[in-house]
Amino acid sequence: MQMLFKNLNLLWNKFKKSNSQFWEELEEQLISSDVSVDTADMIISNIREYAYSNNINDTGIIRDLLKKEIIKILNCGINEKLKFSGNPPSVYLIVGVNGVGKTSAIAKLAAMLKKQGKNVVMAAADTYRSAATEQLQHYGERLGIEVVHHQKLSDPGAVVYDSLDKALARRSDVLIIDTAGRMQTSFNLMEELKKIKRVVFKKLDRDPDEILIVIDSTTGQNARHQAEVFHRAIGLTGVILTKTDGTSKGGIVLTIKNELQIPVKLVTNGEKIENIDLFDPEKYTGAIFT
Ligand SMILES: Nc1nc2c(ncn2[C@@H]2O[C@H](COP(=O)(O)OP(=O)(O)O)[C@@H](O)[C@H]2O)c(=O)[nH]1
Ligand SMILES: [Mg+2]
Repeated sequence: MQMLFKNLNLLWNKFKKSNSQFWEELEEQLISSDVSVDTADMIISNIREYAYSNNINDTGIIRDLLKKEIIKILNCGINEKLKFSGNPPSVYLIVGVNGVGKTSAIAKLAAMLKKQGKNVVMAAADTYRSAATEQLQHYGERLGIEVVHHQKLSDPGAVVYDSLDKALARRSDVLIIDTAGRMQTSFNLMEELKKIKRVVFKKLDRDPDEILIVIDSTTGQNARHQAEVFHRAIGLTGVILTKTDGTSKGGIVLTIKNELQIPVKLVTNGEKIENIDLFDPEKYTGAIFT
């Protein structure tokens, strides 16, 4: 996330004392880094009120207030760690629109978990495009990880059912489910995802341990809308933020956490299989202020 709030430093150099111009430019900076208008407004008014009532106009101190405000947003509520069930397999349902990096993020996550000694199974429940299944199978062969798949256009619920059987039989630690990104309508897609959830519930007597939406960090402000639509339909537990090696800006992390209370849990930063990391709020905040 090299581009993250990249002009903030210029702002601190330009203004040693705050004035209305400073606040305006700070807000513009946040918005142009993909923080939503609402979240940027909230951040600025919180800091501005605090600064005003404490007679603070030194922008160096305001910078620390901004940092605290960002940390407050990232730390409140749900924790960022991936959830593992005490009753394996842990089931991770991966959702998101086409092209955001779902299938490759699944392979990266599976490789990361395998490296930690976990037994992983992947389910090719994006049966809408045959290339999607093939892509996951390729990864599976390369990584030595089993992929459960059916034919093109077969019922994704049935793929998930079989993959749960397989994961239970093999006493796998984690089952990761790939899903379709586009259907004739968003309604159909959401119904399909709800059905997958029901299949998991019937089999394990609980919801998937994680329902992660994959967000392309170069998408811009529309990413919030994507998260909201999926969240309303199926309830998300976290975000996988992809393509942060590109021209991403990173502000979307704050927007989604602040407005939907959904934490970013994983970040991918390249096309290699090892280009995945757990989201680190400290590192993120640090990157903003370097
Ligand atoms: N540079 C870069 N490219 C990525 C990253 N993640 C995914 N991609 C690329 O994005 C494209 C779409 O990825 P794919 O996993 O097929 O997306 P899906 O349609 O959501 O399953 C592929 O060309 C990937 O190589 C990333 O972190 N960095
Ligand atoms: Mg895919």
